[in-house]
Amino acid sequence: MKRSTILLTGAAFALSMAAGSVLAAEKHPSGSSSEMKYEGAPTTINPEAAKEAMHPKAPPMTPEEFKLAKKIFFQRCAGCHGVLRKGATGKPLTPDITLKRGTEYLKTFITYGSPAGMPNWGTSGELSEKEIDIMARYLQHEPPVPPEYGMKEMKASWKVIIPPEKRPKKKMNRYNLDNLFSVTLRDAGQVALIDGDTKKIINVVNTGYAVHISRLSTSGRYLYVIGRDAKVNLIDLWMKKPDNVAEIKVGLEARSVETSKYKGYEDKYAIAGTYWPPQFVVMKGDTLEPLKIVSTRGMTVDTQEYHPEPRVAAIVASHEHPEFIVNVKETGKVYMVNYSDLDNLKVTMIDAARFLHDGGWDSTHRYFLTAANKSNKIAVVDSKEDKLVKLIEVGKIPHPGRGANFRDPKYGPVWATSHLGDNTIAVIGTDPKGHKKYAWKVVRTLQGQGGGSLFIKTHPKSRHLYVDTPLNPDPNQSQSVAVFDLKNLDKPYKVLPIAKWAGLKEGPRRVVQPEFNKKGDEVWFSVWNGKKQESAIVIVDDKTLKLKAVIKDKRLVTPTGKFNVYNTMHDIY
Ligand code: DHE
Repeated sequence: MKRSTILLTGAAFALSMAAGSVLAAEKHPSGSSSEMKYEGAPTTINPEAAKEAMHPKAPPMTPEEFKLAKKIFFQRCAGCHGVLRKGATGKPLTPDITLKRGTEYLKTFITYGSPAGMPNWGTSGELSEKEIDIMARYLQHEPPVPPEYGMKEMKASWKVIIPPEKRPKKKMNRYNLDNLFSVTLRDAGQVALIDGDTKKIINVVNTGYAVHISRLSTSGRYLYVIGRDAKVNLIDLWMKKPDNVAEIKVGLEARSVETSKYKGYEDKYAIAGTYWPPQFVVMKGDTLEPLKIVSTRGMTVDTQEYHPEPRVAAIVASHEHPEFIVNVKETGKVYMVNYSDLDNLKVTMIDAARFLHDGGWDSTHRYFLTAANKSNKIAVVDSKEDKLVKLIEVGKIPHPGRGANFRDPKYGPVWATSHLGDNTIAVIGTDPKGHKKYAWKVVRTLQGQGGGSLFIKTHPKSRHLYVDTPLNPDPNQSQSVAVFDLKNLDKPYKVLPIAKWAGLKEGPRRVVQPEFNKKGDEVWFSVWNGKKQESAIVIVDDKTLKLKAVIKDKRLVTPTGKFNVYNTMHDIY
């Protein structure tokens, strides 16, 4: 079994996917640089819109040079260093720091990268000498500030395509909606709604650019989809042919959307969090009318200094209180946002650790386990008591997606995460009542195929744990998944050659995000190829681990996330 900790970067990864070209990792062989680049995909903020401020002590630049630098920074650097360069997974690059370093130092740094993770933009050929000189000077000026985006802008973008009173009063189609899948077609700016029973595409719905996730309302009627460009689409699954009924743009860049799940508030509210501006908005669940915007700017959890750009990462809906649980990445805080009285909003701020990213529930839906990815920790939040239970040390850059819940033969109920930065899978005890000794501890560490894992999945009916490795530079790993036997975790994992089963001829063919059907007897994988290349969805029989079906269709452009209606509605994973 081969281990690897080399990863790709978001920007280079997205670019190489788009071009369907060589693997970005080959251009950036410096191991630890990869995870930073993974987070460095281009921002959707228009650089032209960002206000410029020249620093009197910084080296001169022509307006053309400044414009070019701004564009390069927003496309390649902002994902890691932050739009305002205050630092995220990448180092802070504000003039108080960069002016002291000077142009020559910065040029060397940009050209050759660093062992700490900065990509070698020069020697990889991605930036020319001239561009590097421009960037080195640019970084000594004040960071251009993108515009704010408040109620006025949201309202201007808000469209109710079919008002609630004109929508069906009952389900008007014969689809088994519980087993429908919403599949992200990343580079097409669409989602495909696929009937899980027949494996046929029901509709391809236009959404925002590079959809990130889909979430379901409590009743399962409404599907919420958010694009990287912060556009939220509301799809009514009761229509004869499910389609958009409302849309809104909630900011300039975003990743997360969720809907109220507490008793009495089913389908009532939706929430979307943005990367820029750093804020979240609570909306009416059936129209997306924006009701309340809350900024996340504030002090960091550890050094307690002001951060101007704490991005909103994962959001989940509490089952214990009328609350949304909002991960604020750069400050490392979890906000418990009580939506029972939006005019007198109560927010409990829980100190966790920087940089909060993704996460999911334990099997009882009381404890939220979430990755503080660059701190190499999982934070456990008790949604009943609204308190931090524990920060647990795990491997390098945990990336659970929503994680995987199962019953460990020895340690009882557990939740697991894989990692972006190493090959391990951390298995954490989650049962403080029945298995107190093991609760909130890493009870096992499984050895997976390699680093570069993004998602891990199982189902209450399954005896298997699936771990993807789409960002591993070795195609043997990025094109396959590892499967562990939950009844015998000491047994070596099996490898399923998912991309090979897809029968695609060329391209990166990254196998990403396992997702179960409602019954829990099939698991679906995206085989994610370049925009101009053929992609596929491969369905595996969970019992036999044999290939069950392959979905290919020219409309399936760059499929990534897949969200089964029933499992997403009920937080089953
Ligand atoms: Fe994601 C979930 C952010 C890169 C596919 N991604 C999430 C969540 C966040 C996030 C905050 C949790 C949302 C929630 O639960 O409310 N993702 C980011 C990034 O900031 C990052 C690192 C870089 C970027 O620029 O976007 C990033 N993500 C990726 C990818 O490269 C992926 C593979 C393809 C893509 O669309 O760009 C990708 N992210 C996904 C998917 C989920 C997700 C499929 C939902 C998984 C789930 O099972 O819930």
